[in-house]
Amino acid sequence: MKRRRSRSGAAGLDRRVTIGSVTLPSAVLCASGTAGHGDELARYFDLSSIGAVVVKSLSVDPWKGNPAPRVHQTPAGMLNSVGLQGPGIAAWCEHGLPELLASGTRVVASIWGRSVEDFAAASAALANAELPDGVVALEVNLSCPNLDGHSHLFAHDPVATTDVLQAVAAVWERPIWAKLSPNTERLVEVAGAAGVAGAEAVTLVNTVMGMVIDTEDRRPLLGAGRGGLSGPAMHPVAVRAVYDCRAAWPDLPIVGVGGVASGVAAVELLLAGAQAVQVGTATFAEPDAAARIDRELTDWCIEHGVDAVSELSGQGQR
Ligand code: RRO
Repeated sequence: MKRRRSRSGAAGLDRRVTIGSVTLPSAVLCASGTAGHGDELARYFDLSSIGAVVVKSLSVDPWKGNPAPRVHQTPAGMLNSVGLQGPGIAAWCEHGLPELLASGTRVVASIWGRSVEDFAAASAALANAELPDGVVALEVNLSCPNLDGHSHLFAHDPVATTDVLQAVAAVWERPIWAKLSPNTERLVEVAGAAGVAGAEAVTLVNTVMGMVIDTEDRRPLLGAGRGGLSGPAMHPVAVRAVYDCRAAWPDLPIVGVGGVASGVAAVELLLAGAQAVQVGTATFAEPDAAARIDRELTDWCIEHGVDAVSELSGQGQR
């Protein structure tokens, strides 16, 4: 255990982290779905100061998403069923991506699909767009709980996960991160399969499936019925997921996400085994939450005599 030291050590802290072949200037990223498709958050903080922005998942074609209401606040966190609304990849390459890259941040693109063919088409569209180097990785969303029906949760099955990632890797040459689901007891197995199939890292985890009933109407409250729970209740779920996958696959880089609302919560996910973390739901109430959490992470490291943020990864493993 290192001794605490004063804030005068700030300049000496190495904030960089490496996730597979991607090195980022900070361990704190904005999570997919909570930072829009473009530079919406740039008016609240300097997007280049954090590690990267992961954009909301895209498909080749525009998609209108699910009927309202799409979000609902519960005492445990937020329930959403946005339903993958997006402008389509070509439109995003023209409006959204250029503004985001102009902010100076690094961009992680994200794709979704209902079939292996959809994922292959989306990754081919991005590959053919010859994206600038600022797009550092592709997060493959295998775990959206709000696709119509539940048969499409690729991340619940190692074979389906493998099929998608192999199809993506056949056309997309930059790093691939696989975003996985907490809604399966096969998470660790699926993470291992993702690593073998070509993912350089896994993003752990997407939202937990939930539902709210409107007691006056006696009907599910969200337009789509079911939704995904995010926010405070997710944090221990994410910590457990990261811990288990790091223990099973120590060489597979992990990006932790789930209920990160403070620097200490970020530290917890790093200690569990993540190389970096994403901030999601906290952004809705506090658009510059990622910047604050990044500062708090820095302060925590300085106060605890940490020389490099990357040192923390996995230190909480027994
Ligand atoms: O758009 C959504 O409804 C959504 C997505 Br793509 C996801 O990955 N996770 C989530 O909770 N909602």
